[in-house]
Amino acid sequence: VDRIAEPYIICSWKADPRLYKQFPKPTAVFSLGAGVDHLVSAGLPSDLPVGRMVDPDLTMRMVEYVTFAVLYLHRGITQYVADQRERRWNPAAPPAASDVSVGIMGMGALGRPCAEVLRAIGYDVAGWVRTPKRDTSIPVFAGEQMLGAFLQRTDILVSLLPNTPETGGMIRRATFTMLRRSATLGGPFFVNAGRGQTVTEPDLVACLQEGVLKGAVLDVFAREPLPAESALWTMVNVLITPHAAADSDPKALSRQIMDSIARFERGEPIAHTVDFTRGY
Ligand code: NDP
Ligand code: OXD
Repeated sequence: VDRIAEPYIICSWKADPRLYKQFPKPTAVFSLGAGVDHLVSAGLPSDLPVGRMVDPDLTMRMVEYVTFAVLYLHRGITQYVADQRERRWNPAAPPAASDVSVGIMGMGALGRPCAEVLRAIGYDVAGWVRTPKRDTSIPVFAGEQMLGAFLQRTDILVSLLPNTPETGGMIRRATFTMLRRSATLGGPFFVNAGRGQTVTEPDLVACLQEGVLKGAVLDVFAREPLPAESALWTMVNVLITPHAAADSDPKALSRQIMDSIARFERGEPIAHTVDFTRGY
């Protein structure tokens, strides 16, 4: 955490909430992360301008991660890794990308570019958001009432949802059981690179054990680091990464913050502000 030239601006990423008590009246806060749950839970005044990170470097890293995860699951790489250990030559014939539907929960700064790259590869992509969208050619479902229709067409579910009061624990057994169970992939898959708190983790574990889900690639967890006793660690159908999907180049992030501060000091509105009433 840095205090920058003017004493009224704080840049923080998961700062100790005591910091905000130490400097209780900043003019603005600029977060070094894309997710802002750490700021929402810090109890900042709701009228305080808070800018979050939306940066091409961070976005592209997330695009890389989600594309990797979808290809890893679709192309059955888990099985090849196991086969290699046993010196087993066992080619499989995965379906074409166009026969696989990918559903992205959260079509914001990160979700949209992921959807576009996946569509360029050939996947049948759709998104799910809070408020209806008209500015994209990718089919986007909105709100609780369209969630069922979105899930029923999805083979690989990708979550890039923020952690908010509405999304907490919302991805649960009922979510996984609604996913498409077509013969194409032999069962649905789940990728989580948003926030672990959006998932009811015991349901996720049970669904992976029972075959409701065929497999998962997980970057984020309810508790991080993922506790050693978590059943997820030893599941052969789960690939775990340690909240590393989109760790950005500190130089790129610093440049963004410096630009934002310069604009703010010229009296321009802060880009990518946090809406405390929505929680993201
Ligand atoms: P944005 O705020 O740009 O997008 C959030 C998306 O989630 C929006 O499309 C929004 O809908 C949707 N959403 C929010 N609440 C709901 C809800 N209740 N129901 C349906 N949809 C909802 O965020 P970003 O794309 O920049 O980042 C997303 C998250 O990714 C971050 O909050 C962070 O938690 C996580 N992240 C993880 C990283 C990692 O390394 N694993 C790195 C960076 C971020 P609408 O469009 O209608 O507003
Ligand atoms: C972020 C993250 O929100 O790294 O930026 O998770």
